[in-house]
Amino acid sequence: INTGSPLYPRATLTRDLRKLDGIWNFRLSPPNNPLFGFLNGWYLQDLAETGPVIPMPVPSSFNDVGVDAAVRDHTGVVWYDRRFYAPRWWGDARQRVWLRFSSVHYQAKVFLNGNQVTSHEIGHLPFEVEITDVVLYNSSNLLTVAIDNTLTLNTIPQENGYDFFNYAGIHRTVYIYSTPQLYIEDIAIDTDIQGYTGIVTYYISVKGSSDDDIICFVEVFDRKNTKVAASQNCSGVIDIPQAHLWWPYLMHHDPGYLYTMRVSLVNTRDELVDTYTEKFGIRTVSWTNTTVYLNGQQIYLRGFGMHEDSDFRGKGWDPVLWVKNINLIKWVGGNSFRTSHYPYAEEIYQLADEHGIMIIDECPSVNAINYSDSLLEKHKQSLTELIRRDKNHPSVIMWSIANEPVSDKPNCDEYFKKVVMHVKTMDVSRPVTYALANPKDIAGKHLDVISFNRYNGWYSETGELQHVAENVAREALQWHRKYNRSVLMSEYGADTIAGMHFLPTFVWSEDYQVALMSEHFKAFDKLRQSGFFVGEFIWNFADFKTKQGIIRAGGNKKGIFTRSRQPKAAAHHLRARYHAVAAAD
Ligand code: GCB
Repeated sequence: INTGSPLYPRATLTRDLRKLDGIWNFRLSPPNNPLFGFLNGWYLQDLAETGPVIPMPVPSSFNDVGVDAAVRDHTGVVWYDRRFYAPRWWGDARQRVWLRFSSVHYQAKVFLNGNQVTSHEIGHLPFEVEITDVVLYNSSNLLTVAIDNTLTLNTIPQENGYDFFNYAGIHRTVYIYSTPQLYIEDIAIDTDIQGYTGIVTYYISVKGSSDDDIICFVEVFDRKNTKVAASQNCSGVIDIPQAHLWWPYLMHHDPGYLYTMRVSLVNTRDELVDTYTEKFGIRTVSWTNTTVYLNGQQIYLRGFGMHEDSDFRGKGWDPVLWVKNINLIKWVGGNSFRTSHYPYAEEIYQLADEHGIMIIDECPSVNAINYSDSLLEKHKQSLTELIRRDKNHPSVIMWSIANEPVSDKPNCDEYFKKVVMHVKTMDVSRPVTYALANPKDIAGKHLDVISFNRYNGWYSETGELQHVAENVAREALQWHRKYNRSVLMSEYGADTIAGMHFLPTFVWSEDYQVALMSEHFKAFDKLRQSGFFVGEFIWNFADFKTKQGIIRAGGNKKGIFTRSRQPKAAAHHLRARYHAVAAAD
């Protein structure tokens, strides 16, 4: 099994990096014949020699760049290929060579020069493979990827009809990179605070062989690049006196303060063998049955449910879109979002680190229904890869292990107990939640924080607002009483066609969305006095695409921004609230 890729790929003094983004060749496997390309050796030759290919941008979903519904709606196998040259000096310098996919949805088989080099299941998470013995320096290399986006009852997520488009393809950047023979495989950083001192506990995993003894040099630099601490062990504890803490946006005048850890492997002749730098923030997360604290201070989450979603690209990583998203989150006065309903691109967490935006980091389990052992293994696997990838981000303050599981089934109790235990074996520094919607939930007792999704005034009592505030407040209190945990509302909202207005308010209008929000705000204000309510997350930040259907008008329209990120009246309304709440806290 390919178990993911822990370190973000970076060029350093000892590592080189090339992106393989651009326009690849693309071909659908004949419908209903997923094996066709494999049996006919499509990976042994250029795809263009096997039949007609179309140009396909990477990174992007393949679904929306063309005009052919057969491509947009394709479920099954698709093929991508391209050629690349590896820099000859990598071979001359006896560097190891790695191929890294930052996300391919859903299942990928990867071939290099006709050989299968790796496979990976579960989208949204990076994986890599060493290709030192397969890569060619005397000719170009043929890279072929077969992707299957078929979801079943045994995939994460399961097939049963979630509410976003099943975008697929090579969704994030593809890299080749080099490392020395002996290399830094992973760095884990955990932080604590004692008085004014930041306590940084770290562990460096070194792989590969060397005839020499190796020392790990660890240096910590502040934001001005001044060295503030150093150590000579591959694991240990470093004190940072007078530490600048990592604070959320609008909670401090200087949010998102990051330090840089530079790790260098040095041999007995004092030669630099490998080096890598990782940013981190000094902060703590702690929680009780009523409260979540950051650096010992109570926090209230002003958040959003989101999606990786935009015109043409679908779920393709897009720095323009995400810098815009972060700017809009800050403009509204939010301090957090949930990566509903799957892990987002690594660069998004880096942006959140820098801007002090807190993240509830969700694995791709949506609407889980039959709790088999094999599903459990995959669910745990998705969390293994997620936590390995995201463990060092100060922005990540909570793990979400699922969205809306069918959590009244007798066997889900044991299932989620095991999933939570699995997370705790990897990380005890952050609370665990899932977003529940099942009123008869039985597994919430295993969580540290209860998140609930509810569409008062939309799916229930449609068009009626008089009971919304009361229902929200009552349900939050019920969950707190049932499980004795802090509670947040992880989804509420109303579909809204931008530009549609009705007075008196009427469903689908901007006026109704605003009025429905106001009723929720009444409940949230009351709940904020109650001592156990820790946050509100509107659904959704922006309109997004779903599958075709009669309850979705060109997609889900619950965004406070349109899909092109222009504000509806709701965005201004939420902005007034979030800034006022931030000022009050
Ligand atoms: C939910 C789901 C979310 C949907 C939303 C809706 O409960 O968690 O994925 O998009 O409702 O708008 O129906």
